[in-house]
Amino acid sequence: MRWTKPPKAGGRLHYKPCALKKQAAPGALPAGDGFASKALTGAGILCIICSSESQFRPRALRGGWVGKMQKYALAIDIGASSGRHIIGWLENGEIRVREVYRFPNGVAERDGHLTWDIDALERHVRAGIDEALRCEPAIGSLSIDTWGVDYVLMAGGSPIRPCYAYRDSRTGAVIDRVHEKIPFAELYRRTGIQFQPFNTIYQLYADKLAGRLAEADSFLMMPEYLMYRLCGAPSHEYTNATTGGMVSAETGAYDPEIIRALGLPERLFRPLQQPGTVIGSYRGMQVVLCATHDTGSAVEGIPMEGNELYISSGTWSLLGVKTPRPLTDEASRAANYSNEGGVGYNRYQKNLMGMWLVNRLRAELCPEKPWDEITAEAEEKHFDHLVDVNDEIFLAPESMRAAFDARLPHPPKCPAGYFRCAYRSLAEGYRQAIGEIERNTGRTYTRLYIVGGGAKNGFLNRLTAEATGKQVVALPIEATALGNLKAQLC
Ligand code: LFR
Repeated sequence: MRWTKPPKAGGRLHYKPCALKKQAAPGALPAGDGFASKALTGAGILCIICSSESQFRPRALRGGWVGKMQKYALAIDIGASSGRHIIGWLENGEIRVREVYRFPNGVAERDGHLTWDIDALERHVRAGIDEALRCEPAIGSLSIDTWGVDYVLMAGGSPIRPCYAYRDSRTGAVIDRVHEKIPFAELYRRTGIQFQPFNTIYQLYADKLAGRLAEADSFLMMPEYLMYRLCGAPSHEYTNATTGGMVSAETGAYDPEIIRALGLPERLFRPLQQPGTVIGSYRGMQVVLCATHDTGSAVEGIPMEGNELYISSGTWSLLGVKTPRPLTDEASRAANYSNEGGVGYNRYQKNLMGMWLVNRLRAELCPEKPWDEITAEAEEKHFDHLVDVNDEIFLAPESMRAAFDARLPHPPKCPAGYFRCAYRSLAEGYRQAIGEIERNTGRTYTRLYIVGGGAKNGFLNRLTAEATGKQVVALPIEATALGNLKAQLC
């Protein structure tokens, strides 16, 4: 098994977006000047495509030169724990990128609830735009993507506060009540969206019972809210709307039967817009809708040959395949698969807990320890018990260590044992999920593309290749930003 070290964060990366569209021939992995790439040579061989920062400092950004014919775009990609501004441009059919701004994100506790600080997010969005324009004054457009399901309730153009975060437990009390009105089997048949206690449908119902919808005249998903703050135009983008659990798998619009059954105000549910729509402008730049659900953009950003398995590996591990249509059958429901909106396809995928597990363990057990030491020690350990990474106990535990202890026959003796258990359990979760996908789609897949922060973890990549028996193509690229840019540049 071979392994090539990924680049340091902030490295310039590029890829050929058009390869995706044209379905490049097998073996034609995207490559270019100075671009290190390794061909796939057999099952389990890991493939890393990367370039270092120095290799890819494009002329335009090095000397301040701006190509007159070149169109620059800005992707603002915000995750649950950090956000980034990435300038992209096309060169010889390839998207080139440069990260210009990065900022932390996280939930804020307020009156016993987990909330997002939307003002801090907006400040960072604006500060990053200032920085991007300083680096490259000729940016022609921008777009924002974030995690799914969360939204800002609006009244007369202003936000109704607080803006709850999806890990807040307020929906716990309403889930059964929603299912009394419309049983989950029926919801699934209509939307194809996997059960998650935080889906927008449960959050909105909690808002209804709390009386918060009475004054609301609309709700904007997080990226829509931030773009609204920039350009003043409210939007309702399709891929992100699907994460909420109220969009019909058949029509691609909000399902009026669901809205009526729950007694939610119909005025809140507007027609949905597709990625690529220009909604307004900000400081001379067009404000464009990308696939505003980060996972939707990540899948768009994978330079995939043919139709293979993917994992968008960040706080969550989203494992799936593209299908032409949603699969809302009984087997898909039983295995808790989601059918989320893609750009011209359906994303048949499952949420697994992801790097959240190890991030929380590290914060608790060894906050100062570098990740390479953590993974090296985990690799050496001999703690071989596993946990079910889909167990809800891991969703928002007060102590991640205690959550592991509660699910293991005996606790590991040292921190490395916890990390080993988490990584091996994730790989086992991937194996099981792939089995479900292959059974439910009636297809066998050869490759597993992994993108996102988690793709840089050599230990986990190896465990995944071993557990799944698939060729793991680990791409340490900012796939989400690339997908976001693709909607603007291609
Ligand atoms: C990943 C993600 C997942 C979604 C979760 C919560 O960032 O968007 O796709 O299920 O966050 O929104």
